[in-house]
Amino acid sequence: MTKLKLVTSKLSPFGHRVEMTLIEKNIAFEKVEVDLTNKPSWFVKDSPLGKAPILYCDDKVLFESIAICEYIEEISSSQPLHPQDQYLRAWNRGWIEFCNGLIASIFGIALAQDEKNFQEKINETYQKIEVFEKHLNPQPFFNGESIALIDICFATAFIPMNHTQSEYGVELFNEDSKIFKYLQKLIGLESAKKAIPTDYNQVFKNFLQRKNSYLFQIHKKL
Ligand SMILES: N[C@@H](CCC(=O)N[C@@H](CS)C(=O)NCC(=O)O)C(=O)O
Repeated sequence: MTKLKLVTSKLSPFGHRVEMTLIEKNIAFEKVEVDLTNKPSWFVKDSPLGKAPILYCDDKVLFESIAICEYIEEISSSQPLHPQDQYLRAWNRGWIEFCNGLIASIFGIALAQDEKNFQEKINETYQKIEVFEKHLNPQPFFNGESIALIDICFATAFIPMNHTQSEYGVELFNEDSKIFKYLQKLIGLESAKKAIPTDYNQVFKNFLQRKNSYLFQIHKKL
């Protein structure tokens, strides 16, 4: 049996999606959290893009979260996380890419340095939420009754979004929307709860403070 070691960072939605995939697949793994502001030399050597997550498989390494999740999918014999239908699988992959853009927008809100950029990033995020709302038809998951990799990706994107709304008052979701119901379903999953560190609030706050972002500055004044 291949020994798996996930190297991630506490705040990384890309790391969380790999961890959720391993948990959903019931695969044993070791987890190592690195500080991305002070990357260890072994991490710099082994991560081709210098980014987390990476996954060690015995003495070999993989990088890029979706490549890693698809590897986990292929070595596991449990319930597939990608649809078997080729068209649907490609459709899901398209939405995973969309989800990556959503993650970039939400961290854009968190990292904006001034009010103008902050508003721009909020508008950009709203636009993506609107597009997704039009296409989404959760039943209760993206493809139907079973969880898929696409749901895992959206779960880990929704965590910082939901946090930004509930803790920092940035209104992103209309509570009557399909997305909001989908979000509630996803963040309630056991695998999501396990993948998110218990000190997420503090880690998120430290991240904003270190970046001295606009969101941190306005929140400090409240
Ligand atoms: N496309 C990559 C994105 C990974 C990524 O952006 N990771 C961030 C943490 S969320 C990172 O390692 N940032 C550190 C850096 O870029 O120096 C994936 O899906 O794995």
